[in-house]
Amino acid sequence: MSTPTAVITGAGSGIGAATARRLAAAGHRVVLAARRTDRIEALADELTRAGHAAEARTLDVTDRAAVDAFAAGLDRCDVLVNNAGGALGLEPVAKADPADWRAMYEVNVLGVLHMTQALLPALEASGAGTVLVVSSTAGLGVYEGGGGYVAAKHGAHAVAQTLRLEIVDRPVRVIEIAPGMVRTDEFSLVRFRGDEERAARVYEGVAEPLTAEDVADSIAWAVTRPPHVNVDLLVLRPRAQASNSKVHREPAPGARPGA
Ligand code: 8X3
Repeated sequence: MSTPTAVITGAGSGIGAATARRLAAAGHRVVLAARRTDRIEALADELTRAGHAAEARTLDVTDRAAVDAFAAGLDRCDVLVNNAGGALGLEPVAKADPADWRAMYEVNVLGVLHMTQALLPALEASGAGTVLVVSSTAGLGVYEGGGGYVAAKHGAHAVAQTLRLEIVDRPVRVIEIAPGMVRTDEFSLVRFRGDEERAARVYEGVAEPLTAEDVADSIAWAVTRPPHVNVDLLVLRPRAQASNSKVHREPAPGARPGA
């Protein structure tokens, strides 16, 4: 058996990069797809130096022609991790910018659609393919200010759940991993357009937000189950987050009586 190939989108940072490291360690050849060539080339180098098989391919998942060319250049694909995505803004529905909503729909929903459509033939040809969608708890519930991201992630959730029904007779399983609060270098920074203070406030007082590695660990676990085992949907949150809007925050040390 030759080495299985895993394609990971959004592999330049955060959950995507952590997933690439995990899947490489689990014996996959990893194909790192992302817009930022320098990031994925550095990660491919790191993995190659560690003795793994890794390649970097610059890709914008919202560009259908580029996705088709990417797929045409792949000799095989056993696992597709649809991880590219993100949030823009936290404005209420009444004030949100439709351009932000469009951009979120493009990457979180159409990105998944493009990659899945383009790679499904190869995944099927593998005889035991896996499509994995990294959605979000924002795809399962709502919260104030979340509107556009929530709508987009509900879309990603719908794609995963619908696809599983449609291809049940084919040798490809569909896994959805829905993380809640994950502290990565970029998610909140991108959402708040580079405002570091506002980004840091998202995690303020939360004892242990999930890390990219926590999510990658679950992704790798789901992917490495035997092919007949389908982890339909796995919801992951830090213990301090009971729901999208119920988060336990410890007061800052200076704010504690007697501290
Ligand atoms: C990220 C989770 O709570 O920011 O997908 O929507 S949240």
